[in-house]
Amino acid sequence: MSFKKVKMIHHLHVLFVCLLLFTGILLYFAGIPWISKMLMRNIHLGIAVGYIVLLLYSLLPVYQYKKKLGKSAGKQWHILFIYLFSLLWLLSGFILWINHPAILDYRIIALQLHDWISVVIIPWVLIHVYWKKRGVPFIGRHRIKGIEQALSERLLTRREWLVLATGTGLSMVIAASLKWFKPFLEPWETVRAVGMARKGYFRIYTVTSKNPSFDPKSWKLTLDGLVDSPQQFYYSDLTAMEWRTITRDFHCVTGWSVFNVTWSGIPFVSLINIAQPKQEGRFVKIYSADGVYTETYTIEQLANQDVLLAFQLDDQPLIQSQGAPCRLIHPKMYGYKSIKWVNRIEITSERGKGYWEALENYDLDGYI
Ligand SMILES: Nc1nc2c(c(=O)[nH]1)N[C@H]1C(S)=C(S)[C@@H](COP(=O)(O)O)O[C@H]1N2
Ligand SMILES: [Mo]
Repeated sequence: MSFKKVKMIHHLHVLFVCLLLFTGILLYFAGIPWISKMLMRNIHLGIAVGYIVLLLYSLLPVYQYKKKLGKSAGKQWHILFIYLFSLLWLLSGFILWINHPAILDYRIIALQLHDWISVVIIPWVLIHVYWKKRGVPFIGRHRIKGIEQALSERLLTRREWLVLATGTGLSMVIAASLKWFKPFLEPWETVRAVGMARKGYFRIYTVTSKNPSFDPKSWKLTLDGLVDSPQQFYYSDLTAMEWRTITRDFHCVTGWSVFNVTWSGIPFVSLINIAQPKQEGRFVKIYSADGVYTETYTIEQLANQDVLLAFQLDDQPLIQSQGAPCRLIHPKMYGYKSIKWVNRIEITSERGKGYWEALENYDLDGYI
């Protein structure tokens, strides 16, 4: 085991952590316009796999290095701490990746953990870099004095311990404020819609790279398929219909929730009744203007008055990223059934799979 190798491992480690942080932050916030969240997620996962390979590869050399350190506890503790952190980070990420409702309880914890670790790592990396620039030695000292000599010394002085403890404390405080002030870091339109009163906030999800635009004059909603009376609704037709308002909690299967969300819109059943489904038309397929996302339901599932084609969230028109002008809201189903930018409703005789059901075996009904 050469010192050079440990240094290389260290630098690769830093590189992977920074790449994970960067792509993770882009996922946490709205993402970047020309890369869809799905692609970004896959890039993030790919880097994570690379990171796992690096960790496994580095196990033996780092273990040997650690043994050489002998009883200098500070450095050993430092290495263990980093491995524990990485392990929790990867484990929580892994649980999030197993996107199955059966483990929802674990995923709520995993999501919190994943967020917290990520957000603690940011100031931690900054402090680490600052220390190095100031010449507080970790690996740096070895380069200067030669590894044998450095190993024979106490590796962390009392002052360095103090800086480490303060830095960690500071990281936690900065991390807490970052999480606490997350709504302030959102785009203004989201802040306006979310406000500060509601509990929790939406993580805006879309599987495409661009949000469909909405022009009230030209926008149309098609209702067709196995119906006696196919329809084309303009926006003004729909705003003229009778609306209903409900307040419910919103749950995403990936482990986040927003509580006390108020939705207003047309009870879905009113639309169905206007179109008059034929006898064999027992299922509903809903399309999104993003051209990719679809969802399916049985007619009975949508027959409840609380199922809305929602146009407003907390008394404000839906913002573009949240489905303007309308999205489906089924209060008893998970967020993924709440298809955004609805522009076509088709009555069918057979039930197909929706976007996530086809891609990742999500439950077809999605009941909470
Ligand atoms: N068209 C479309 N609708 C969608 C999605 C999507 O990616 N595209 N994501 C779904 C998922 S998984 C959730 S949890 C909610 C999230 O709603 P929000 O983006 O308003 O937070 O939207 C749902 N509707
Ligand atoms: Mo979701």
